[in-house]
Amino acid sequence: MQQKKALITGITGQDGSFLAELLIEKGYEVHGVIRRSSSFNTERIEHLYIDELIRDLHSNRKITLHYGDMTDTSNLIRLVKQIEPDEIYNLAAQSHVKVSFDLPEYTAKTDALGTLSLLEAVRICELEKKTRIYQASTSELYGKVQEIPQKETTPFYPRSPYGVAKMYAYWITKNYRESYGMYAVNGILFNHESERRGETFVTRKITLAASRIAEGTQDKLYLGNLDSLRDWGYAKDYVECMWLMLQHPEPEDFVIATGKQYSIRYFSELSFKEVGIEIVWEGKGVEEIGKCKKTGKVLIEVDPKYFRPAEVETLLGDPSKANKLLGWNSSKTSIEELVKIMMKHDLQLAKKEHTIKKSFD
Ligand code: NDP
Ligand code: GDR
Repeated sequence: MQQKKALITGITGQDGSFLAELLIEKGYEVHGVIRRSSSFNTERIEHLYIDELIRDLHSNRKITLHYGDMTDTSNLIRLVKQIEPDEIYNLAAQSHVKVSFDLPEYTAKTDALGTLSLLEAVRICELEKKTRIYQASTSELYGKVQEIPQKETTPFYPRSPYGVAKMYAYWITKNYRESYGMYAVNGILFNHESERRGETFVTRKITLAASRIAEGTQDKLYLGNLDSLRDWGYAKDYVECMWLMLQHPEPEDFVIATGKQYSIRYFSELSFKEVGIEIVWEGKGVEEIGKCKKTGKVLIEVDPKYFRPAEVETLLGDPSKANKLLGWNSSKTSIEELVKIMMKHDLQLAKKEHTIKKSFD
């Protein structure tokens, strides 16, 4: 059988890096779009790229990186024409909800119009019948939730420029499927985290802080809304589902979630527990603090600068369609296991940082 070709936008991100690993394992020829940046932005895929460069010596290279940007349509057309991918995974996005309030227009250009450009690129290159497209849709579409738990049929009510941009991307993907018979699908993924999660998303911010506090290199952790409830899964499990969706005989949209939700407060407690610190809470609202039960030291404070102009208070997904039709296991990694994976990684990182810092003291 001919080797399949995949094009991943957002390959340097959390999901892109795990997906690239998975597709290489499955024998794909993987192409990724990277942005030009003034410093290296390929840290998450360096291991793959270096491995592949070594393999290249034996002319068996499986990963190729191309410069590109979701706001540069002619570049996307050129890439699609050159690669003629069997599968496209559109993961590139300005993906930070809070940042989208500061960069609403850029977020729309990248997340909404960028998706349109990619779909158009496939159409212009007349690859509608060959190329299958995965669109990284999100639980943020549900925003102010209209139904609990949220499933494929739950109405949308986005609460941020990010959510609104992703809503356009969702519908344009569906529209191209219905209008041109393209195999283009939405994965409505709920929050998924990992040791590769960006450091400004709440879970990673917490696991890094708990590790640095344990190591003595950070004093306190400042957080925003401690009450939000999220359905958190492990990113490595979720990228498998992206692939499964594109192997399904019919193009369909799927909710991917664990079906369990926890608060930011609980995620913090679990993370600190990994370093032997029991957190006790005192106060309410912006006055709330998290103390170390043993020493009484204040370790967590609320800083209103992390509040959002409009908040998504609660998200809980119903993954039963994916479980049934894709044979996906939504309970592969529990929240406790996820925290352990992230804390193990971040403790090592904190120790390394400390050693480097000490050598300069
Ligand atoms: P990340 O923020 O980790 O990665 C985003 C990727 O998009 C990076 O590779 C980034 O490149 C790239 N990117 C950003 N802007 C552009 C642009 N203008 N042109 C080209 N590339 C760009 O996100 P995740 O891996 O966590 O998420 C992947 C996708 O899934 C995103 O679309 C996100 O919105 C969506 N999603 C994520 C969920 C989650 O919980 N993680 C849940 C639901 C949906 P660079 O490295 O150069 O910044
Ligand atoms: P989210 O993830 O907005 O759900 O979007 P994030 O981790 O940023 O926030 C989750 C919840 O935690 C609250 N929160 C804080 N958030 C951040 N970032 N920093 C803080 O200090 C903090 N304190 C409390 C937030 O208010 C929020 O309620 C993620 C992204 O990956 C999106 O791209 C994706 O679409 C959705 O998940 C599903």
